[in-house]
Amino acid sequence: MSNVVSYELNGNIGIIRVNNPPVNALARVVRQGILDAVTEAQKDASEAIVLCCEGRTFIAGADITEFGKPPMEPGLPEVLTVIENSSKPVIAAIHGTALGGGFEVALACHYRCAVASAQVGLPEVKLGLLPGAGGTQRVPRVAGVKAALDMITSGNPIAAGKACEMGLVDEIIGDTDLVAGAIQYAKDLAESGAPLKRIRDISIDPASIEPGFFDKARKEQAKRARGQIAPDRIVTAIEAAVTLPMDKGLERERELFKELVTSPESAALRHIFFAERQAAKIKDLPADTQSRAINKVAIIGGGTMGGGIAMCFANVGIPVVMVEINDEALSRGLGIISKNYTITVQKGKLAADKMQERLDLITGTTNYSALADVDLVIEAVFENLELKQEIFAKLDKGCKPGAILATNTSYQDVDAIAAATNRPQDVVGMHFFSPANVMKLLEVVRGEKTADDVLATVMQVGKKIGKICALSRVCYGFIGNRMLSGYGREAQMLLLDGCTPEQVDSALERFGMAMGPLAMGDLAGLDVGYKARQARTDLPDNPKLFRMGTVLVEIGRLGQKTGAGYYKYDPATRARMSDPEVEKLIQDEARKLGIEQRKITDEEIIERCLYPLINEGAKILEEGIAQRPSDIDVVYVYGYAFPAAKGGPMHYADQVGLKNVYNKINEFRGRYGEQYWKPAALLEKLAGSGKTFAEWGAGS
Ligand code: 3H9
Repeated sequence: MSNVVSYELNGNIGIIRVNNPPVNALARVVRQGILDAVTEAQKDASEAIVLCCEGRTFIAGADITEFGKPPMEPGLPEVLTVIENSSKPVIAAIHGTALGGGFEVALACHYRCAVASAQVGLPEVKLGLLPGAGGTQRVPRVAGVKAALDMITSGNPIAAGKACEMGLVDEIIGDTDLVAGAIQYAKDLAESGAPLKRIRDISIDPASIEPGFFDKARKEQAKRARGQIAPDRIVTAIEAAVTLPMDKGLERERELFKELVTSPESAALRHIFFAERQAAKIKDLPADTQSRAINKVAIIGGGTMGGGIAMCFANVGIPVVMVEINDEALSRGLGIISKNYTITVQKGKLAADKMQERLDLITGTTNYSALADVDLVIEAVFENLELKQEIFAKLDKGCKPGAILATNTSYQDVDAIAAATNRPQDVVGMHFFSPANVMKLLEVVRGEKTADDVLATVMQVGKKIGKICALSRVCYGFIGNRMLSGYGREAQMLLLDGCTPEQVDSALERFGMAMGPLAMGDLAGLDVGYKARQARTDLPDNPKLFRMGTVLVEIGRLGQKTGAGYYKYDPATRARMSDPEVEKLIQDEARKLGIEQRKITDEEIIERCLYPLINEGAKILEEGIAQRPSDIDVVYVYGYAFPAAKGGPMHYADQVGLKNVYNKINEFRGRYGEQYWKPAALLEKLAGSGKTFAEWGAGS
């Protein structure tokens, strides 16, 4: 038997224990170990077999690192057949999370018991896959087709209690000693001569499914899937559970799984899964770095951003004090928070008593002396360096030694802010994305002098409040906003060259962006970019640059807030509508600038908007602003709604081929000038050597 799976006989019960930290993933040795253990148990005096796991969780799925490599025997389906055909009942004992292949193992067992805190689920869709070891065939047989469809297409786990109601778990064992409880349960089953309950023996009556059910489901998934194929294949696999006998259904599921596991979509989503976990790790931080305790937080500024950040902390039970300049601003800030929570309660996503608990954790003050006992301060006032420096000087005086002083700035120089204090080692950037209580990304900005334990603490706190953290060094706009500049620039240039706003946005939305850049500009307010540009002295003097954004602001079309920007908006529904007036304005501007408008393909729109992101990303890597290419992908997927199924801009570039990207950038350089289209040295080097960003990242 392998050392990750053990088997012992405890009285008349055989116990198989899986011990493959951290999450008991089904690596080859685990599969082989379970197979051997079940086989051995057939020959001994056991009357029932308990399958349980050591550590923090039941099996959390297939070993994702094995996908994309040649298959290794035994495959999971083979192991499950051995479990299902056992002559003695096999009982899965679940704690933590039984996910994906892990839950499929449990479903192949004859009985399932779980502690109340456990969760079960089939999250494969989040990796661009479908459950490939019977999940799509067994869940509908037990829980019904509709419930199976919801569970497998959402990928969301469900609590053990709910799973029990759905028939997916047979018995809830208190939260104390799962294994002892499972052994007792197994003994009871053996004594009572309980049958070998095999889910495969249940059949679904096709007449119970309303005609057209699967076609409708497929259409609904297509609407939500933004071009992803996995949800569609899941519907097909579940349909097979209804129309085909079990073995044929399993075969169909297997074929579909094989198609998905080799798809670029799944490769991209798997890349993001690991990138997200990697991003939280700071390369040069000693492993034994101690973090500081964060028991109370202060937020400076009660605007939309400050309020959202305060909610992040209150949501995890950390008291927050909000600081504003006067009572009026303070009560406005606290009022917005209260309104946001009330909406969440009205939507049924939060219990009213929980809302009150959270609101009770947020207090307000107009006095900096209230900050003497806080462990972390996050400044979230508007983007003005002098103002921020003034605030940090006050924080330096008022906060206790060791308090972490963070700025939520999106652009300003964190080192210049730190220089306003006598403790630059305690100063760090914590760049949240709006709305801060919803958006997953937290860009952690490392100043020149930021201490290691400050970084370790901020990464830990970020995880605690449910954020995905990525580290950036200081530069204008850090990773995300710095890269965005070229994306927005080209979206506007394309208008002058002949596109309509709808054409630019739709092409990028078809690519998978949640919202095109021009519609996004309208949502954020076109005056935001306008003001930021006015404040910059380093922008090239080119009348074409951000021309349409400027023209629209100057005639009062600021975006959604004025009912019109690149589009006009239905006052009732806020639906965007193309506006012939804007199209005329664009043509007039192009004429004034001597630009001959032409027909532009979707392909050119994608390349012109995305390749500047990639090129700037390469510069960010060569300057050491980002730690790794995959961190940039994390920033874009979680902060800028870049489609996860494309893996982020750097992964996407690797897929397109860096040589192709490089050649195209050179072509644009010839057409539109050196100023905007100079390939990054790193891109040039990698394109020349035939390497990918991923390979460079792994070696650097
Ligand atoms: C599947 O099962 C397909 C089958 O249907 C068909 C097969 C034929 N594999 O997230 P954490 C690593 S598809 C390999 O920070 P947490 C992770 O990278 C799979 N590695 O912990 C990290 O490594 P590191 C379906 C994995 O407590 C470490 O474990 N299952 C896997 O916050 C800790 O992870 C899923 O999609 C894996 N499956 O959350 C579940 N899972 O320390 C994926 C984790 O080096 N996993 N690692 O950075 C999860 O959702 C979370 O890890 C879990 C724990 C909720 C379990």
